Amino acid sequence: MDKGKHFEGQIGSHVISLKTADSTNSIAMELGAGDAPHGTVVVASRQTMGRGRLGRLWVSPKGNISMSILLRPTLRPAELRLLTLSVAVSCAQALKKVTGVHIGIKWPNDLMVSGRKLGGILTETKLRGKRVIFVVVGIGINVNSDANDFSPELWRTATSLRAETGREVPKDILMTEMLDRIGFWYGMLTTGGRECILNEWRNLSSTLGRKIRISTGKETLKGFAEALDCEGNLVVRLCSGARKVISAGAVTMVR
Ligand code: BT5
Repeated sequence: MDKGKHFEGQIGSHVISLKTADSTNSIAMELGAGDAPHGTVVVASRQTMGRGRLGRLWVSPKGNISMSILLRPTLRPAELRLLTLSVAVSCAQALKKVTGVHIGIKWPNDLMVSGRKLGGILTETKLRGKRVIFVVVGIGINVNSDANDFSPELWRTATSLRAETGREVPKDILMTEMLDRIGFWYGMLTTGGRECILNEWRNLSSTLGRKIRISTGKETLKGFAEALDCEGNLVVRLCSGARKVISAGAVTMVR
């Protein structure tokens, strides 16, 4: 791979558009194992086996965005968290620009509107030793779906751009804007602009400054979301007064 080709404009210059996919992330991971170029995008109108983190299901009916981007970054594994944060920032900015809807980011990378989930990001990585061979960033956004596309339990915690705006939202314009923003922030990440990404994430965060409950898998903690550190970890002030740095977990807001 010619590392010199890793400039921002390349993301989205090669797009594979499918009617149905099991998971666009699975397809992009396969393409990554071959010689597909950096910036290849896989988009599907719907997914039959869309996935979230930790093997969770991602419901992906027609009308929504299911998209995965193959990247071959010259980043260290520890820097990939910032890549995911930068994609969350990109999506929040793009969706706001096209629809006017204010999107908050719930740590680490859920896209939220008024406490309901609008979208999510799943980053998967192929490493060789400590070297990043390629990364697939999968993005799912509820665009034109509505309550009929979800179970009542899921719709209670989810929303779509159509539900928020009361009108059909043009997916193509949205995707073009998202890819443009992702290219911009990717360029920033790879040219030393980490602090800018962290600051923009902090501006868009719906988690910082809130009382939260966080499940790390090992334990559930309650506290105050105090800060995002320079590696993208969440710094939580526990009820005991102690500070805890959390690198992975699921956050819920506490009133
Ligand atoms: C995520 O996981 O939020 C990451 C979702 C990434 C989906 C994209 S679509 C393109 C690409 N191809 C894939 O196969 N995946 C990526 P997580 O934080 O684990 O959230 C999953 C949880 O969100 C589920 O357990 C549900 O509770 C909820 N959920 C599922 N589908 C949803 C939807 N469409 N809208 C809102 N919430 C949903």
